[in-house]
Amino acid sequence: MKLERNQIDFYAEKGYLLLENLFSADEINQLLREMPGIIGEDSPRRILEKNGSVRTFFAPHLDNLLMNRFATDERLLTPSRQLLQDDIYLYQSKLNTKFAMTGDWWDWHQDYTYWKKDDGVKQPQMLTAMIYLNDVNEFNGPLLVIPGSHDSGSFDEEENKVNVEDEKYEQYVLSEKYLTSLTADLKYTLKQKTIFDWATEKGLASLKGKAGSVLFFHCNLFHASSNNMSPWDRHTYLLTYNAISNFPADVLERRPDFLVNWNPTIL
Ligand code: 6CS
Ligand code: FE
Repeated sequence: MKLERNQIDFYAEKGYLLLENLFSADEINQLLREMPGIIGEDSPRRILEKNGSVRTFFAPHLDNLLMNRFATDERLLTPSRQLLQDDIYLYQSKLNTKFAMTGDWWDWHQDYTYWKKDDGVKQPQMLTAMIYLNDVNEFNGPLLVIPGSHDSGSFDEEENKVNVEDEKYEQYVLSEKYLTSLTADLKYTLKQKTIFDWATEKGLASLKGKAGSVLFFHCNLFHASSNNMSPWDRHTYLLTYNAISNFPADVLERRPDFLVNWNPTIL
């Protein structure tokens, strides 16, 4: 479905666009039924919270037909091509689970910082489409953003020193170098002063929405989410698209192919 001019203008101004009812309840229930079999697999693609619950499962589209069908659905691709103004390919997919009472927080950060510094992507011509698999309300850890924080480049790029010695992570001992891009102890986060200054000027938005909504957000948008202290899950399926002209072709040390798609196929 093509975006209208006013929707494209909203995204250009705010750095995000939330479309309600993009997917039907039946489609969302199909994804929810598929999820336990995917996240139940113990593998480096599965990132756990410190309390042992699942936080993320990367690249479910690689070996699950339904997940791949949604990742290549025109309801996501058409708006993404319009917003990125180029042909696109799927850069990364992940199921971000935020289980009731146990889902952890995501500190304030910009996604592009990771894709620039970890993967060598040259331009912030990327976006993420976040499919809401549950109703997102004020209690179960909605995404918090600073509207308009997407078009002033990258901030606070120095690397935090984070400790991954926690025994829960021992199974990732070989992948320690990328773990600090994926757990609650992120290596590139936005400083409190940066958030204070920007939020004072631009405000905050809490992006609540019904299951079946899709949030399109710019790769430089400041965003965070709190832990889920409610009795309701807040699961999401995130598809990151990159402009085909922005593929990081000349990068030598590549992160694993479940984090980054190194074989771009134009969608
Ligand atoms: O490193 C990455 O690819 C992931 N890390 C964060 C903090 N967000 C974007 C992405 O999913
Ligand atoms: Fe993020």
